[in-house]
Amino acid sequence: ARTDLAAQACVLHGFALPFEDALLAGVAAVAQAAPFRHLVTPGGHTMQVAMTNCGGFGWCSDRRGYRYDRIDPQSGRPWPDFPEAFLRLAREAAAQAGFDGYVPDACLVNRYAPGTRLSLHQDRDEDDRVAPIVSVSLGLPATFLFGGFARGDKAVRVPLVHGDVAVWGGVDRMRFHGVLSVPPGRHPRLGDCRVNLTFRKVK
Ligand code: MD5
Ligand code: FE
Repeated sequence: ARTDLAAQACVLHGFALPFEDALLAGVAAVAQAAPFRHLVTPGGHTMQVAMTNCGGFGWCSDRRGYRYDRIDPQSGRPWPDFPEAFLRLAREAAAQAGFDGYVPDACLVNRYAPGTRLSLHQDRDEDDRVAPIVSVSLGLPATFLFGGFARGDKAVRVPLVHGDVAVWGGVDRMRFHGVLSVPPGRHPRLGDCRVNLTFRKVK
């Protein structure tokens, strides 16, 4: 089933479930090569969400700013390659949502412990501001905030559960969005956390 949120934004409910085993193995492999870490923002705050990356580029933040880098600054080595299932899922979900020929070059992996939130923001660090972002929810459920094009615009609450895939592209790519504090709980496969894969086309 599919929920349309806007002209070029939708949720594909359960779309990732057939890929579940491969995705969880992929997350474990990526985290082994490039462990989850809490980045520091340019303002000097430590982010609540723990992050890592795979693919050609990884999203990085430090006192100097936000950017995408080919190298993991913690290891000095390139980010791990996309696990094969990541790429297949991202392409199939994008096509299902109307974006044929999607080739992401980055995947930011976010890990939320209970009580962790992601405040309202836009994703502005990618050169391509039209290509979709494909977001895969795993583990604990969360409430997503889907807003407008100004920070103050009313945002709708979208429940996201394990296996849901959301696709935001085209005219809806630059909307403000966030994640409400993740409620406590235990997921049978992932334990006490939510993991979100966000595929991007950076260059
Ligand atoms: C998450 N991550 O659930 C979300 C999924 C991030 C982030 O927001 O920046 O890591 S991606 C949600 C997203 C991306 C681009 C546009 C829109 C939503 N949108 O227009 O709503 O960890
Ligand atoms: Fe975002």
